[in-house]
Amino acid sequence: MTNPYELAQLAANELREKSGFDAYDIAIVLGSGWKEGAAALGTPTSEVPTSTLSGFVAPTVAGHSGQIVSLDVNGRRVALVAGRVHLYEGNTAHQVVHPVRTVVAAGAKTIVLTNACGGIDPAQGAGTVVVIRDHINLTSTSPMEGAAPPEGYGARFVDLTDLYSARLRGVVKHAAPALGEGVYAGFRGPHYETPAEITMAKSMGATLVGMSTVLEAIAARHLGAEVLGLSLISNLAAGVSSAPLNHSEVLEAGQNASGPLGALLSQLVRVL
Ligand code: 8IG
Repeated sequence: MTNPYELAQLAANELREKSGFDAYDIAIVLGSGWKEGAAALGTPTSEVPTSTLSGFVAPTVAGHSGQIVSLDVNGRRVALVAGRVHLYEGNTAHQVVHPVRTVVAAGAKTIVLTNACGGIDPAQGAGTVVVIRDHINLTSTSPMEGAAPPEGYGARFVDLTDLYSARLRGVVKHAAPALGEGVYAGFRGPHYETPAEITMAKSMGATLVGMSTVLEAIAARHLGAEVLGLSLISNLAAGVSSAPLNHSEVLEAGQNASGPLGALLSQLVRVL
């Protein structure tokens, strides 16, 4: 079997060929709810189904179709990764980060990871967008696990001190000063947390809880990309509000927010 880095390189070459883009400047991984907003970025020049690219596994979540959508936004070559895959679908950490490794191998040096998540701070309710300042990886796994990266790649002992780029967060602060920052705790899911687990996450310093993003951020950083994380709070976390949690509210929060999310992405693509 080829190693994950060669596999990503292969998929990147296939993507270049199928999309007609030689390289990308920026890639945006679209979480629940963000895909509708991303339509505001403009008309795609191509949509490549991930089923036609090496190493990609199919998403099993309804509403997540696997595609890499290419667009030129004011001369910035953008890849939208639609149809993220998760650990909770039975994938390995390497499978989860393969789309990110692929777009970095295709040249993207800026990776925007978007997600829908639960909020721990009652002052940040459903519909709030938060910039991820840092994360706590509670998945008990890492995309760096396994054989050492081959010659030419950084060592597996990746420094995560500036994982969510302070520079990019500064650019966002300037462009969208109303957005607050948060600390994202990444759980495996797919069950939501118990109230006691949310108390734990809060005591650890987390303000957001979700089931994605953390492994992708680590893999992107390892490859030398700059990472920006954006969370759409879709629900208050378990025990923070008395309302029961359900997946339909996640979808609804995304639909309601598509206007502002689209405006934010359009603005950020121009300045990142
Ligand atoms: I949307 O409350 C969404 N994703 N772990 N907890 C976790 N993931 C989530 C939640 C939540 N809401």
